[in-house]
Amino acid sequence: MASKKQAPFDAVAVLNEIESKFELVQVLDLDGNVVNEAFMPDLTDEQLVELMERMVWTRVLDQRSISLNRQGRLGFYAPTAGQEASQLGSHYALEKEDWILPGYRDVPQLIWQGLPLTKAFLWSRGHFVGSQFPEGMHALAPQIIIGAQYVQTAGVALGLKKRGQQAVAITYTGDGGSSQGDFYEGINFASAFKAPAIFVIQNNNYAISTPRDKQTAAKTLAQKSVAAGIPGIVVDGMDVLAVYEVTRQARERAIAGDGPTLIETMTYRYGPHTMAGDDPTRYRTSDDDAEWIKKDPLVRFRKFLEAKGLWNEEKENEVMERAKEDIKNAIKEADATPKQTVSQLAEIMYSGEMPANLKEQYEIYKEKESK
Ligand SMILES: Cc1ncc(C[n+]2csc(CCOP(=O)(O)OP(=O)(O)O)c2C)c(N)n1
Repeated sequence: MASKKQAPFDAVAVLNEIESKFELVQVLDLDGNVVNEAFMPDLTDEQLVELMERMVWTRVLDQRSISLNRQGRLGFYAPTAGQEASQLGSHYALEKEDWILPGYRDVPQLIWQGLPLTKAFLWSRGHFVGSQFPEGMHALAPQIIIGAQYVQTAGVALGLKKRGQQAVAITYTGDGGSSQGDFYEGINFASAFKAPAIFVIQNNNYAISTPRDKQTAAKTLAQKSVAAGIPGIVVDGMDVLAVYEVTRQARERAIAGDGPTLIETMTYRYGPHTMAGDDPTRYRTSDDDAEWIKKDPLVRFRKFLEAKGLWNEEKENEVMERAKEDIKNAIKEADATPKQTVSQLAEIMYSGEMPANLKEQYEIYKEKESK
């Protein structure tokens, strides 16, 4: 056989080129200075302060939820401290008519979308009243199945488009979720139909104990957008202004009919994965924690606001006290909510006829529970 030397294919060069394009977007540096004026969002002083208030309030909620869980007064809880900029910055870019499809860690976005805190606590306890959202609140209950919300978001977004509504559907998953089949199916379907969706990957470096580098060989998670034919962006998830602006622009594109965007927020959860026994010291070092705490979203934004004369210790204490009061009242109300019964569970599952075997059990419980 004649020996002919073939030209090497240059797909590696293409890959390297693509990967090099996904650079981290930032607005604030660690000292709260604006380092990217062109990207600075157009927010009023009142809005900037409101964003900080929400982050401070949510940090207190996280601390109190952890202790309530330890006292046995809450059920499922996935800590949020460290992820406030990623969660609340993206949420702040939304409008009331937009739909949120959260994961289990995204309860703060639901609260700021209008979910009463009492209901959030009841959801944590597994009480069905916690999943009955107020009329007109556009959100689904937090998804526990990793990645499933990505497929659902493609569907909700397509529905909004078909109805001609000026609204988007936003969803959140973690770095682990970006390895799921549902993740790829969701972004691909939404892309093909130019559905007004915003897909957020909150990359907090770990899927429980599995590190980010075991999820994929891809340099960034945002570059997964390329295969779906949609724009993707990596943003500093500890920088609330950068997350807000990236999400706002993604929303604008979606509303204009230009389809979905994939946003990767680089963030960190300070606490355990959930309160169900995870011990992060087994897979993270205190140096890792210290590195990320230096980037803390509240510290950074506080410095920015203080330099503008918009924030001080007194304001911060006020918000913290308000949060504690809100939490105290909400947990009291949750405690006063009648316990759910087995028969109620069956009733809310079926609006019509129940299957015969269930009906039989239902009658037994109904009888028992009426005493
Ligand atoms: C389909 C599915 N597989 C496995 C699990 C168990 N599980 C719960 S949380 C989790 C890790 C998810 O990590 P990541 O997506 O990075 O999100 P994070 O919790 O860090 O926000 C796993 C594997 C699940 N809930 N659903």
